[in-house]
Amino acid sequence: MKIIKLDASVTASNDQDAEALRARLRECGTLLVNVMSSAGAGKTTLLSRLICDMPERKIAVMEADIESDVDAKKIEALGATAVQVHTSGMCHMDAGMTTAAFDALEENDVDFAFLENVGNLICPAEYDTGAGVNLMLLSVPEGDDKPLKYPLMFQKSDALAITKTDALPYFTFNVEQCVARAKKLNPDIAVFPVCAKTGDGMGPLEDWLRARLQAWRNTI
Ligand SMILES: Nc1nc2c(ncn2[C@@H]2O[C@H](COP(=O)(O)OP(=O)(O)OP(=O)(O)O)[C@@H](O)[C@H]2O)c(=O)[nH]1
Ligand SMILES: [Mg+2]
Repeated sequence: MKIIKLDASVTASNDQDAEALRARLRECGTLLVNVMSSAGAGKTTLLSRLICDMPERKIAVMEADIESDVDAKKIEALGATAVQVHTSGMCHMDAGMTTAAFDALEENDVDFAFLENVGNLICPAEYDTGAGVNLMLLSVPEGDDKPLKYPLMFQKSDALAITKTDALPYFTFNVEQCVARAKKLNPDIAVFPVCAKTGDGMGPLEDWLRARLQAWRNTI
């Protein structure tokens, strides 16, 4: 498994880098999904479940962390291609870094390239990575008030997975209220309550991802 160390890009325009990467991914027919959440919300667990549930799709994962290679090792153990990116202390991935990570995968025929962004609810939302889809996770133990406190990520995301729903009996988390708060910020956001640990609720999210891949390939 490759580990690459990346510094923040020094190009003039992150937005231009992002558009260039999107154009390239469109040619490959690859949908890049930028997965964002706070640390520990369940990104790697969710990605592991997606890999197991969608064997008909070729999946590669870019794992961005400040240190370690534990997440990339978990993904590789499932048979998917993974690259571990160390972000030189940076709390987010930018488009140039994402391009370098995609290059390191050395895969031009994957269906889904997932970027597991650095775990926090703030900085990753501020940078366009070149993704075709932004998927954010909010786990039940974090609380249903997070859309009020960290609105940008909810505004930038195409979908929200409310994770660890098996923990609902133990926490004061009002799913309806959380969804209402998220939709107030972003009326178009698709919401999927899921438990990646048991697989509960994963089907609708997987169908949504398949539909987004189809739509991505159909857009000229
Ligand atoms: N109960 C429960 N625990 C879960 C679920 N999904 C993940 N976890 C646990 O939550 C912890 C963090 O999960 P990860 O998948 O590593 O979270 P992450 O977002 O990838 O974490 P970072 O990469 O460190 O930001 C682990 O102990 C998981 O076993 C779930 O659906 N239910
Ligand atoms: Mg992880």
